[in-house]
Amino acid sequence: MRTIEGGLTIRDERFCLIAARFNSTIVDRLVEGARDVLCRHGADENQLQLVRVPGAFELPLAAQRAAASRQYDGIVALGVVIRGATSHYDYVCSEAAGGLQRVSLEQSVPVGFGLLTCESIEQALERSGTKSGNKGADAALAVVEMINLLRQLGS
Ligand code: INI
Repeated sequence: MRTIEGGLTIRDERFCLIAARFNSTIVDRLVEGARDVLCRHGADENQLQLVRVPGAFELPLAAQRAAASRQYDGIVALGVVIRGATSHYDYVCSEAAGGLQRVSLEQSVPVGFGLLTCESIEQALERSGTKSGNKGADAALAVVEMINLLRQLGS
């Protein structure tokens, strides 16, 4: 059986990192994880664009504009949503996740889902560079893999 899968090599691809300002102390750790892993896989800092949005709810619209501009080969969406006392959390999470997936499918551009959806700050810290790794880095690597996979699958 022949298997097609994307590698993790970066040549001259351009990346747009879109990061929420809400919970910025933790989001910044995701941004740094994404930046670090992209550069260690061959990206030049000049190939990386950072875009800031107010919160996770705004990630899809910025991703949509970035994708439609055709300036980027891949987009990494980064944010942190932490459950509060009301149902606000559920709306922000589901709209952000659904919106980002829709952008990816409608624009045919890889969009990495680096959005932490956590019950507590502790959970978010664990997933942004401590004991559970860095989900920003994971999302960035998934984008690299998908760019290389789509190239093989053709248009
Ligand atoms: N945005 C986040 O990125 N994380 C959160 O935890 C969060 N909470 O909990 O409210 C949050 N809310 C803001 C939201 O994303 C929008 O920016 C805001 O509603 C304005 O549209």
